[in-house]
Amino acid sequence: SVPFGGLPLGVYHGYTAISDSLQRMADSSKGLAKYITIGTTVEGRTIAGLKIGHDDGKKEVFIFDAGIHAREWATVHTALYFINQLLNPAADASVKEYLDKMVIYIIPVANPDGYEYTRIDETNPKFRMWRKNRGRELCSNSVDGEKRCCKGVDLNRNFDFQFGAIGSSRYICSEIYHGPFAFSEPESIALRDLFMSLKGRIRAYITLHAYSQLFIHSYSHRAKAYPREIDDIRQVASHAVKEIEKMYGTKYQFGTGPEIIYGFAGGSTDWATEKIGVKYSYTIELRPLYTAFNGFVMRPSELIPTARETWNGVRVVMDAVLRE
Ligand code: ING
Ligand code: ZN
Repeated sequence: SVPFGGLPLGVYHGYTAISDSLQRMADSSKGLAKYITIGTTVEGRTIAGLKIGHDDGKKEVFIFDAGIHAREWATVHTALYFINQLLNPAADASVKEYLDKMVIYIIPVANPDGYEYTRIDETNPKFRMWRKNRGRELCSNSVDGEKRCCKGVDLNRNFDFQFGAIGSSRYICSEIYHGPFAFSEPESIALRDLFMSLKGRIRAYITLHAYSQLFIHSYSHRAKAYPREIDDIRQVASHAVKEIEKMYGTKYQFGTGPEIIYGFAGGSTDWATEKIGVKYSYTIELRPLYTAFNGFVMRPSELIPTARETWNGVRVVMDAVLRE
C-alpha cells in the first residue's frame, strides 16, 4: 500500500509521476507538507519539491536534494524514500521530534530535464549515462582545436565558490563542463534562490549523488582547506558512516574530496558552507563502491536497502542539528 499519495518504492519513476505524487502527498498531509516549486528548467519543466513541517519562520531548516546528476537514479529514489519516512508517522519514531523542531525541504529531482533524457532509452548509454543538464547548445574550440557544439552544463560545477578552480572543464562537450560562468543555469539558480531565501536558518544540507560510498564534507577545492567548525562536521560524518554500516555492512569513507577521492570545485555543498553558512553540508555518494561495474544502474531490489541505510546515516545529521 502507498501512504499519503506517495509512489511505490523499490521501482523507478518518471518525473511527471514524481511531481504529481508530491502534489498529492501535500494535499493529503493536512497541512504538514507543502508542494513547492523552486524554478523552471531550460526545457520548461517545473522543479518541484516538498516543504515538510509547520513553519513559524524561526525553525531550523534542513535541505535535501537529489538528481543534480541525471544518471544517478538511485539518489532520486532515496529522496522519495526520505519523504515517505517523514510523512508516515509509523515509519520512524524520531520523525515527530524532527518535524516539531525543523522544517525540511526536499527536492528529489533537481535536474528534471537531464533525468527525463536518461529515461528516453535505458538501453542506450547516450541517453542513460547523461550527467549534465540539457542547457542550450553551445560551441567552442575543443581540446583537439576543432569547433565542437554540445549541450549541457555539469550543475555540480556551476556553483559560485572557487568556480572552475579544479576538477571541472571549460570544454562544452566535457561531462564536467562548469558552464560559461557561475550560476549560468536555471537549475543551479533555482537551488541558489531557495538557499538565499532561507539564509541564516539553514543548519544542514545533504545532496545525494552516486556512486562510491562516500560522505564528503567541505571543502573539496584543495587539500587541508577546512571550515571553522570542522571538528563537529567530521564527528557527525564519522558517526553517520558507522550508522550506515550497521544496517547491511556497507562501508563508507568520510572526508573532503581531496582526502578520499579527488578535488573538485563549484559543487553545491562547498558553496552552501562558504556562502550560506550551512554548518552541516554533505555530499553523499551512495552505493556501490567506485570499483563496481556500471554503478549508475542499480538493480531495483537494491533500491530500498540503499535508501534505508542512507536514512540511518542522515538521521545522525538530523539528531546533531536537534542537539545543538
Ligand atoms: N560525484 C560528485 C561530482 O559532482 C564528487 C562529487 C566530485 C565526488 C569529485 C568526488 C570527487 O562529481 C558524482 N558522482 O557526481
Ligand atoms: Zn553526481
